[in-house]
Amino acid sequence: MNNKHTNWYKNAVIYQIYPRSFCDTNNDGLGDINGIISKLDYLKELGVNCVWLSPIYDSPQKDNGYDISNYTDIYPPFGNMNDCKKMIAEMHKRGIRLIMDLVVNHTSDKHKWFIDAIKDKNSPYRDYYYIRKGKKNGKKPPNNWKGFFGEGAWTRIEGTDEWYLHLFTKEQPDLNWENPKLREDIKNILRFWLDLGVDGFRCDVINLISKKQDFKSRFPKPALTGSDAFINGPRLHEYLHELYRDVYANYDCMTVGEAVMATSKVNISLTDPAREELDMIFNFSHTDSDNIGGVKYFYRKFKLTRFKNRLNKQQVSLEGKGWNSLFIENHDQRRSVGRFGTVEGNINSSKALGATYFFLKGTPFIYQGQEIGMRNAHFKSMDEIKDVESHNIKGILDKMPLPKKKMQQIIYDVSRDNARTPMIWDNSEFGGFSNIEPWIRLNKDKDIVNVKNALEDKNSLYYFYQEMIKFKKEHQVITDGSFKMIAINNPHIFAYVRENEDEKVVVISSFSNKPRKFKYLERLCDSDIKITNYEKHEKALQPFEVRVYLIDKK
Ligand code: ISL
Ligand code: CA
Repeated sequence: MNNKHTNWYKNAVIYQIYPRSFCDTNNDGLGDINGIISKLDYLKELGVNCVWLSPIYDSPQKDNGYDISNYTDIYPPFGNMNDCKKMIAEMHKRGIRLIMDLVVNHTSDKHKWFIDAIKDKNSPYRDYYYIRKGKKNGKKPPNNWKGFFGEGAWTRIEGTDEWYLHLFTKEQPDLNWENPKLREDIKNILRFWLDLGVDGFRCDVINLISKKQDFKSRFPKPALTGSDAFINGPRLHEYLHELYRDVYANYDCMTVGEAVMATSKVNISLTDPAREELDMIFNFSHTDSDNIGGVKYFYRKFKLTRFKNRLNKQQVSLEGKGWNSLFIENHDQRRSVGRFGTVEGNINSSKALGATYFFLKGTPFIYQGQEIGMRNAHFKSMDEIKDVESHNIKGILDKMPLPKKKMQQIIYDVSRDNARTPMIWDNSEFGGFSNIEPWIRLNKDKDIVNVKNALEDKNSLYYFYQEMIKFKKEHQVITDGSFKMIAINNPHIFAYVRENEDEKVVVISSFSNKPRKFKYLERLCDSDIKITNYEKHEKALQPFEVRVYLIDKK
């Protein structure tokens, strides 16, 4: 068969839109599709050539759209199918492709499959989910597995002795991928969107779709009890290849899978082109470097060498074997400002971090607002936080013998809502996001950090990102060159070389607030500096200085 799947994703710079918080055009306090359309010229100007859109499907919004009740319709407050088609056309007109978020590990409990499954024991949809008899005459869950939001992974179906599996909230029942009929339905959903013109998918928690079928309790209990059964389950590769063979191969589309707790080995096996599964995955090893065991609530002091080592491992292990995604933010992570060695209020530090991740080998992603240096929300009460995860965790922590004030502060600091406050377009009352009070409060620093200010300041982070995107497009070495870390043990400086036959790029960033000497600089010429955040270059690197050198080898 003719494989239509090409490698355009290697040249993509992808901008993630969280629709709820991007731009509200009908003044209901929620972002919408028309809002996205109204900002496409802004994205074109920035230079990105692809958008990843977080879910816009119909949904009760228990988890902001990551709980889908209808895969082929739009959540009405965001717009309708015609708006969606218009958005796709307007994007394509500007040379911007679109990848949709695809959430197929679970549905909403309001999806017609699930409603039917629990209503009728003989329903063909019953086997679309994991429904099992509880222990102790149905009074206790079938096993001791735990989900990602801290709760037990089973909920009892009211008035029965049966329970259903859900790895996220109880309103997000897990789909049973063992059932071939379900897999055919999923493929049809993929085809529906590809035929409509979308260019690919960001596949939500994709490495959870296969589960070990023993459904036994695990002892002793690890923190995420049962994870050996549901992370990278036994049929994961088979299912992904099946989707590739039956769907992706017939379209020029790309896929990026969110892989929870992925090791390099898993990363290679999921992205090796010969296996025909996914084009790339999100590997969180570097964003997890400031916490213990991948649990964001157990955060620890940032250490540059740890961050460097983890990114180095991602880069080196995939060389010649698979493809990387590059990111420092998304809708689940707190903002990068003030994180990963940067300092809030110091734009140079965000430029240093920006160039550091952006020129690694792989496809860079930019999360909405990252390009203007949007900061964390600095929440002061649980009422300001809407995220179901934060509220669930708060309930659980409150029952534990832990220092209450400290735990509360941790929730404020790491809540996913830090990334979900409205995009700030200007300094008007509601930040140009809306004309009414939005669904979640605006950042208090909206008069400082907003798009209008960024566009008026030639030294803004926005223009720095614009410059980086342009540079990447103009120099193939950023896409295909080899990667080599320099001075991996240096605790203040992140430096690496990208090189192909024609060109060599050296990226050097200081993560220190003091001047730092760096021996490697002696080998380089100031006249080769193409991107930087300082006008003059001293012998030593200035605080948070970044220099991107381009050396022509011909
Ligand atoms: O954010 C997390 C923990 O705080 C992650 O564990 C996150 O839940 C995990 O990466 C899965 O995320 C994805 O699936 C979830 C959804 O809530 C997230 O927004 C989505 O990105 C369930 O669909
Ligand atoms: Ca709206």
